[in-house]
Amino acid sequence: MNNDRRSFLKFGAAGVAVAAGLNGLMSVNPHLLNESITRKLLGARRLAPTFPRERAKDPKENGNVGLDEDVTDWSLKIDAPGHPSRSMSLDEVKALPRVEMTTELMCVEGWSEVVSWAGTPLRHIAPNDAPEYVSLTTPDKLYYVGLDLDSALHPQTLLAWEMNGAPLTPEHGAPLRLVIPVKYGIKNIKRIGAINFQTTRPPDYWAERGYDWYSGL
Ligand SMILES: Nc1nc2c(c(=O)[nH]1)N[C@H]1C(S)=C(S)[C@@H](COP(=O)(O)O)O[C@H]1N2
Ligand SMILES: [Mo]
Repeated sequence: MNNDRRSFLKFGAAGVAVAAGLNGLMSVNPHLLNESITRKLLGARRLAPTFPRERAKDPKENGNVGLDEDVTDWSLKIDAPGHPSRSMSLDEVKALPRVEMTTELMCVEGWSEVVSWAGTPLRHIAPNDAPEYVSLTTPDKLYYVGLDLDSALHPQTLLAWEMNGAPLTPEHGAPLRLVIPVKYGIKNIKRIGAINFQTTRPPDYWAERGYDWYSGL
């Protein structure tokens, strides 16, 4: 899909003028479409495009940082200031409202795939008084992602346990991964072990290696 088509799908007719202006920037370097531009011009709450379920394909297994440890004893640890630490089993997470969506997973390496997911919006586990940032880490803490709260609470930001109609495989992040179609693939952390709502901007694996911390689309 070329940039014009993608811009049209993302922003609709009303956004084409803005998007056309940004296309020049994006064709130079997508990371120039950074946090301040995305948030101020476009707003953090717009929806990512969705696709018919039949368009979905299995994405490339890409990146295995943090996926080595055994997860037979897996539980999701959740921390937020002013709240006791808690932990949820996979069954408890799956008991939250289920959302299915078919969206595009876009890797900074230049490939993308339409994928169908099932999970629950991350906002269902967020406290009402959540601070500015969210940190997500693998159980072994080797891969970690930082999000601004608006993006974390976006309705299409899912804690997902199914991909294309089947439970996640280990390579795609079993038992639970993040799907966040308003961000590049790097933010879609596989095998979440802990989620921390926090006041300070969390470290981020790929931001530490030169990519934009915000990595919005
Ligand atoms: N734990 C973990 N999550 C990760 C990565 C990784 O190396 N480790 N790579 C990221 C990148 S760069 C991409 S593009 C997507 C790819 O997801 P997929 O393997 O399900 O296609 O996972 C993201 N999540
Ligand atoms: Mo990626």
